Amino acid sequence: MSLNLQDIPRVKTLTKADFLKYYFAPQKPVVIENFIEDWPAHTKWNLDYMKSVAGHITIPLYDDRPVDYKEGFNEPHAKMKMSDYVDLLKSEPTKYRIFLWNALKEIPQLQKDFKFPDFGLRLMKGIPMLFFGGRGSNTFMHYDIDLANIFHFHFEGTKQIILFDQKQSKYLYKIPHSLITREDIDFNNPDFTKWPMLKKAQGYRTKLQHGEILYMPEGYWHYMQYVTPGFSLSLRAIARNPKNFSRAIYNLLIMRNYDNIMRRLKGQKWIDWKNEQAIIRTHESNRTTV
Ligand SMILES: O=C(O)CCC(=O)C(=O)O
Ligand SMILES: [Fe+2]
Repeated sequence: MSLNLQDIPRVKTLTKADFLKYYFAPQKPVVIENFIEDWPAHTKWNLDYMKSVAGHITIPLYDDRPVDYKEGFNEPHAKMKMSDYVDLLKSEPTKYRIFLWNALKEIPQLQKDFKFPDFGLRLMKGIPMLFFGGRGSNTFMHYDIDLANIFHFHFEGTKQIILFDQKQSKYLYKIPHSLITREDIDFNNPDFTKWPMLKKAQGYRTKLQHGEILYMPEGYWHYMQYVTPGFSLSLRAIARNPKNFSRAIYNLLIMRNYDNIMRRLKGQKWIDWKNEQAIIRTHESNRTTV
């Protein structure tokens, strides 16, 4: 038994009109294979290039340790010089990832290498985010706090991706007051005796290669595993669906602060309670269908 996943549709290239009609309007994901071939980044961007332009910068790193009450929401686990980090990525598998790094603030010259594509959505120009990972590392299954539309561009190597839309949340053992699922689920090979509701979830998968763009619709759950060391750029556009937009505001203004306060007040008990609730609530909301 494995997860019920269909391949994300792939196109060589895509016009604005077709993107809006076939993918944005119905909120369906798509991979665009050859869209950025005329960008300088398509030939220039690899780990060695990043080392040469950013080697001197100290970057925050995340690994796959479970959420700890002593840490704030999304706090980094280590720091390293970019040059040492690229050497590490190239020499051995590592769990250390760069997550949400606004590299352009520190290395403005990178801006010359790419464009903000016009797919008819207004992209947030101030926050092009970079993500790096070592062989075998993965981001936990999550959706983004602002439920944005995300264009995810991959560079060097291969990245395996699993997506679910928000309708699947009730099967995914979501942690309350957060944006992740239970961290002990292995989405590559889930234990269905432990997590039976995952059998009902219907999702998508793909393997992203260098130069490809993945469009993730608003609030989509994403799990990403770096099959080989590599990095990606995410550009985002604000959620247009009013329900998603108001959830984004709620998450940013209330959920995040509430979670931080509860960590401070209750410590590990808060984390343990949320983890238990993920199971109780998932089984409860599916009780009639078990
Ligand atoms: O690739 C990663 O490490 C995570 C990417 C991600 O979560 C995003 O683009 O929102
Ligand atoms: Fe994300």
